[in-house]
Amino acid sequence: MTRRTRFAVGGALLVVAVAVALPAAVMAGPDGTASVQFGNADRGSTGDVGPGIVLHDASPNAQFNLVPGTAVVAAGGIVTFTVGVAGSPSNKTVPHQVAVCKLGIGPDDVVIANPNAIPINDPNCPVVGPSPPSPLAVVQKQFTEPGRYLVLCNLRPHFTEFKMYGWVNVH
Ligand SMILES: [Cu+2]
Repeated sequence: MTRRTRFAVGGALLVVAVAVALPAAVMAGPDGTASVQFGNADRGSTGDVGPGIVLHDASPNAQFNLVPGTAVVAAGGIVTFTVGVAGSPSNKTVPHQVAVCKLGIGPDDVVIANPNAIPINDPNCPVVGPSPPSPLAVVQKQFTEPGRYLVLCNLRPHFTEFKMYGWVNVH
C-alpha cells in the first residue's frame, strides 16, 4: 500500500465517521449530503515551520488536501466541509478557508488580483467560510444547480503552492 493510498483510506474512514455523527435530520437521503475533510491535520512527519505553526509533513502536500478530492451530491444537496477534524489539538494550527467557484471555473481560471495578499478573493470563487480563516471549523453549502464545481482554499499559498483544491459534482 502506497503512502498516498493509506492517506486516502484514512480520509475515507474519517468521512464515514463524520457522516454517522450527523443528526438524522441532516441526512436528506441518497446523495442529499456529502462530507469533505478540508485539510489533513496529521499527515507525514512533524516539523516546525514557524512560530506557532506545525506542518505535519516534510512536504505539505499530504496535509493541504481535500478528502475526498471529488464529492458527489444531488441537486439541492448540502456539502459539509470540516476544517482540521483529523488533527490532535496541538496540530490544529494551519488555518484554511473554503471557497466554492461558479460553474465553469477551473483551477487555471482563478484570478489572483493581488499576488502579495494572502487571500485570493476571486469574485468567481466566493468564500463560504470560515471567516476569518480558521484551523478548526465546519461550514456547509447547498448546491442547487447540477454541474462540476471547483472548491479551493482561499489562502493563496495553499492553492498556488500545494494545489489545495477539489471538486463537488452535483447531479
Ligand atoms: Cu488552506
